[in-house]
Amino acid sequence: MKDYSYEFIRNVALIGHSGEGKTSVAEAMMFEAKTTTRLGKVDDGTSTMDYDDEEIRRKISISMAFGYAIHKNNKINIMDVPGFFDFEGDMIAALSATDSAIIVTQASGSLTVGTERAIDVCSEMKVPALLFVNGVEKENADFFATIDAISANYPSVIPIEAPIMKGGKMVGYVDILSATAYDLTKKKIDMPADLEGKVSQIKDKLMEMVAESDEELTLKFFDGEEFTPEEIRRGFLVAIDNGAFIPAIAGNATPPVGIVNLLDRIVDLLPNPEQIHEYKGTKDGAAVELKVDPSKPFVAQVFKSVVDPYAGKMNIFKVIQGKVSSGDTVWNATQGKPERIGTIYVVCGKKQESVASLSAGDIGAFSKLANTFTNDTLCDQSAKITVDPIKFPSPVISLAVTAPKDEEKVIQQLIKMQDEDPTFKVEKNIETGDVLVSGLGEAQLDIMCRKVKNKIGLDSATRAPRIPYHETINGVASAEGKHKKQNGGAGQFGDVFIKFEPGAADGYYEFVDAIVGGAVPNNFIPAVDKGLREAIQHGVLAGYPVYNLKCTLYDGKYHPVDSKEIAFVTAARLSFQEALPKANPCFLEPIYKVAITVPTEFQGTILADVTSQRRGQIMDSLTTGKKTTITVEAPFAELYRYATDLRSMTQGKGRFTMEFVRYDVVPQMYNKGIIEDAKKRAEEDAARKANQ
Ligand SMILES: Nc1nc2c(ncn2[C@@H]2O[C@H](COP(=O)(O)OP(=O)(O)OP(=O)(O)O)[C@@H](O)[C@H]2O)c(=O)[nH]1
Ligand SMILES: [Mg+2]
Repeated sequence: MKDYSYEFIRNVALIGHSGEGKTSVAEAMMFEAKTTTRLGKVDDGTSTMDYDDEEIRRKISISMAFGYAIHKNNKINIMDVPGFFDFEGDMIAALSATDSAIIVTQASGSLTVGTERAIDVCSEMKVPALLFVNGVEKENADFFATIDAISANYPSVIPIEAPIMKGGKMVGYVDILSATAYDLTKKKIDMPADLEGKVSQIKDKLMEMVAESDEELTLKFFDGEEFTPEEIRRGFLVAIDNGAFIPAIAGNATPPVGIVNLLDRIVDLLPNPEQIHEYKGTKDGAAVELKVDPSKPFVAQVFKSVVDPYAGKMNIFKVIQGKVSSGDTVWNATQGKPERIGTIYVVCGKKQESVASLSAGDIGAFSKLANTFTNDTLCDQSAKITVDPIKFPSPVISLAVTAPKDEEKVIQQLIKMQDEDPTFKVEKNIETGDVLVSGLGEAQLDIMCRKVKNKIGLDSATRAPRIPYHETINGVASAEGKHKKQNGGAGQFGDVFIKFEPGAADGYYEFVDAIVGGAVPNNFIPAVDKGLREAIQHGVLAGYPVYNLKCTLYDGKYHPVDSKEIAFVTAARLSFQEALPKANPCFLEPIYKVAITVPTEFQGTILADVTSQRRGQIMDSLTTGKKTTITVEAPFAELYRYATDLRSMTQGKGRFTMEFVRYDVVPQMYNKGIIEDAKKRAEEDAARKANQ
């Protein structure tokens, strides 16, 4: 394949609600443009884009896939993005790299949550979009009802075409601006009478929008002059670029109808990579702005990494400046290391085609780069530019991962998979020993485990994470701890009196030496401190670490021969174990601050759930437009599955962020459950260890 110049490149990301036909539209585009010789189908597992085992099994996309269509001498790079909410990281990656989005929605007469989200994210990230109303040949499909449902919330969505339907088949379309009807071969036909009124109404809207795009056109509009096709294109581009206009067209993916028209519109209407996209970065510590520019030194950003079973790791990149050729040595500015580029690929599903070079604006893949990861900048040695990293959503759900066999190997594989999905994280919780997998939803975490199975044949599963409880005391108690072993041979003797009370200077542990008159000799005092430091690792309630404990050693006894360090270490522990149960011990639990944003109609449901089901305290509530953000503080124990629960309470419309704020006392009524749980877990651990 030749090296395309940016004027002849269009980068499009297919985004939208799950199951509305993004992959099918991508397949249809590639089939119509003859990239593929057979129309790939999601339903029978022949899709070029949904090629992963898990995608075939579930019949949904779970990872962004790449393809292209050569149309009218233009190369359209296609990114097929999964619609399922758990994979939103891919949508963010795609929208960061692309120059426009095709939002695919079904012609079902409604505005789906995923369409709403897609439009909102395009607007936030300033990505121009075109709406493709898919499946117009499906039973009960209704193009105009769909447009009405969407434009009621998003007036920027305006059709530029209307499908002409006959007996459930799309036989042509009306180009609204020229008020001309065409058949599917683009031959002019008579305008269907039933569309006339609608077409003229929408045409007026479109003209007004073109008029508003710049002053010269506004004047022309008021003078009653017609716009030239070039002016209309200019006006459209301005409006599309600033998000004021999302043109809508209709078609059908299976069988492909109106897809050539979609390809035409992409080439004619959507911006090329040079026209709009600006990147922010740093050079020598100073902020810089970059635009797609072939004349400048090479700069590319890796926005996705995939592991191909045959080709190994592939870094998908977009060239922002200059050009890259195979054999080049480039600089990874993020890692501060050089990389030698072997073969450069253009990706189409699971296939790769090698190319000699790629230029600014284009998208391709490098394989087998040892030190390059998602979000890295690769550049010419002289450029030393780092493009600002893509801001991926932070994980909102954490579950523990377990494996019946070879757990370490499973974890290593999961760690490797982090680079493929930057919203997925693996880390060990030191306090509980759990290996936690975090992400955007339970399905994502389960799919990761499933992928491990597909890759290395080992089973794994997720379960509720252990809560890293702490223990502390509310009361004061003193106790003697005496360790005496004096029957035959060298003896051991240590005897201490320690007072335990809440309130350590550092919030964790404080040791006070209040010995007078050498009751415990100076050289054994550190042993008492050591014994206590060891003891507080395991509290007396359920073995959780003890916090906020002040320990005052105020008396003791020693033996001139048998007193040894170890004896005082043990004596200190005995004193701790004796005193703490009498000092009103209690559990502390992690409290998180959660900011929940929902459409305001869900506010009542959310508040009721947080206060009655999650022991939450409402801190703040703020309504902006149609959305309300509620800030609450609640224990982690009630929150770790909130991502799933919030989604089901709000039909997927709610989102939230959470951050740790402090530890707080657990109400006594929950103690029994925590203690029983700890016992059960200890037994499970022992059984698992025996199994490994
Ligand atoms: N009848 C009909 N079915 C379609 C059409 N487009 C897609 N479908 C079907 O809709 C289902 C979902 O299609 P996909 O292409 O996988 O949808 P998607 O948007 O990629 O879904 P995710 O990847 O899960 O977000 C499949 O069963 C397709 O065959 C269409 O134009 N007409
Ligand atoms: Mg798909």
